[in-house]
Amino acid sequence: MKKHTFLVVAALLAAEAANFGAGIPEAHADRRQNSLANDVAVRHRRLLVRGRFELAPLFESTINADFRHIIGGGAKLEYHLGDMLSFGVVGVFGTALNTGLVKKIEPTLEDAADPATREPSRDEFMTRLNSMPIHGAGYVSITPWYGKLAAFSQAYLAFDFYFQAGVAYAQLKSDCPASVCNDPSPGMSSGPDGMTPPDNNPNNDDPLNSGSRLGLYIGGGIHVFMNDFIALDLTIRDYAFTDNPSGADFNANLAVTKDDARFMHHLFFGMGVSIMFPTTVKRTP
Ligand SMILES: [Ca+2]
Ligand SMILES: [Ca+2]
Ligand SMILES: [Ca+2]
Repeated sequence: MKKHTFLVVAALLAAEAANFGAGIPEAHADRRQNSLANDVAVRHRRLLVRGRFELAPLFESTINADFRHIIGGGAKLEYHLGDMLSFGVVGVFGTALNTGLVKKIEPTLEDAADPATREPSRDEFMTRLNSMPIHGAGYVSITPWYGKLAAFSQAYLAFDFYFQAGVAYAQLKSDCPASVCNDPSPGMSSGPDGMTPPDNNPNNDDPLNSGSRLGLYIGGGIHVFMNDFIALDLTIRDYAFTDNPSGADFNANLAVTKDDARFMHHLFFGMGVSIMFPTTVKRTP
C-alpha cells in the first residue's frame, strides 16, 4: 500500500512537470508587452535646433590675455542640419584694455628711450603692444548631448552641449610711431656697404604684430532654452594663431623679427542670446 501511494505521487509529480514544461511557451505567447518596448525614447519631442537657423548677438572677453584684454560684441550665425550637426560663423569687434600686468609694469619703465639700457622706455613698451579689433571663425559644430535640466524643482529647461572646430581669423593692430620704431634693419647689418652692424637694441624695432592672421578655432558651449526659440548661449572659444602680443624680442636675440611670433591660444568667454528661426518649433511624432 505504501509503495502504491509513492508511485501515484511520483506519477502525479511527473505529469505536473510535463504540464509545467509544456506551459512555458504558452505563457510567453500570452504575456502582454508594454508598448514602450517598441516606442521612441521621447514622443512629441521639441526639435529645438534641427532644420533651424540660429542667430546670436553676443559679448566676448578674453580670459588669458597677458597685456591687453579684448572685450567686444558681435554675432554668430549657425545652421543646424540635424539635432547633432551644424555649421556656423562667428565675428566680433573688440576693444583693448590694459591688463593689471601692464599697469604694474608701465610706471617702472624709463621715461625717455635710452639705447644703452636693455629696458624699454614707457613709449617703447606701450606702443608695441597689439590689440585685436576684429576676430572670428568659421566652424563645424557637434552637439553630442541634449536633454532637460530641472531648475528650482519646478521648471524644466531644455539644454544642449556642443563642441566646435574650424578656422580662426583675426585682425591685429599695433601703432608704433616712426619716432619710436625707427630701426630700418632690425638684427641685420645695414648702411651703403652693409658695414653698419646691427644696433642690438630690440626696443626700436618694428613689433611685427599687426595685420591679418589665419589659424585654428575650437570651442565648446551650452544652450539653455528659455522657450521654443530663445536660448542663453555660453561658450568658451579658442582662436589660435601666430602672435607676439608684446611686440618684444621674445627669443632674446636682440632684435624683433618674425621668429619672435609663436602659435598662441587666445581664449575667450562668450555670452549670447540665441534666436532660432523659424521661431515655431517642430515636434517628433
Ligand atoms: Ca632702454
Ligand atoms: Ca634695433
Ligand atoms: Ca628676437
